[in-house]
Amino acid sequence: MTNRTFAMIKPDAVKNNLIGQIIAKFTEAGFKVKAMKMTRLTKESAQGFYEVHKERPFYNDLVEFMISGPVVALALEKENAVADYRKLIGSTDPAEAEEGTIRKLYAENKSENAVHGSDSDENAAIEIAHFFSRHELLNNYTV
Ligand code: 3AN
Repeated sequence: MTNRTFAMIKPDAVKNNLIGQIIAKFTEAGFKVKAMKMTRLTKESAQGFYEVHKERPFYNDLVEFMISGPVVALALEKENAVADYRKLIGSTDPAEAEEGTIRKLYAENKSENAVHGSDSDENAAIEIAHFFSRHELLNNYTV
C-alpha cells in the first residue's frame, strides 16, 4: 500500500544550498514528490506546526530558527513512507545519526538538523494539510 509523509528542508539546509542534493536523496530512495513549495513560515505558522513541543525548553529557539529563512515543504509518497523516510533522514541529533543518512551528511546539530519528517501517518496528514491546499496536491492524491 502506498502512503505519504510530510518532509521539510529547514532554513539551515536552504542557506547551505543543499536543496538539490536533499531532494535527490528523497527521489533516489524511491519517494515520489506529490507537492512541493518554497516558503517562509510566519511565527504563527511555526508555532502551530510545533505545537506539540510547546512545553519543551527549546520551543522558542526552534520557532525562531524555523522562521529565520525560507524552507522547502514536500508531500512525499512511497510504500511505508513515514518509517522509510525517518530511516533515510536519521536521528534528530546528527551526531547519533547513521552513516549515509541525510542528517549525518548535512545537519549541523540537534536544533539545526536540515530536514523535518512526520512521525506518524496521522501527523503526516495534519502536516501536509498545514502546508498544502487540496488544489496544490496532484491528481489521485487527497489529504
Ligand atoms: P524529529 O525532527 O527527529 O522528529 P522531534 O520531533 O523530537 O525530532 O523534534 C522536532 C525538532 O525540534 C527537531 N527537528 C529539532 O529541530 C528540535 N529539537 C528536538 N530536540 C531538541 C533538543 N533537545 N534541543 C534542541 N532542539 C531540539
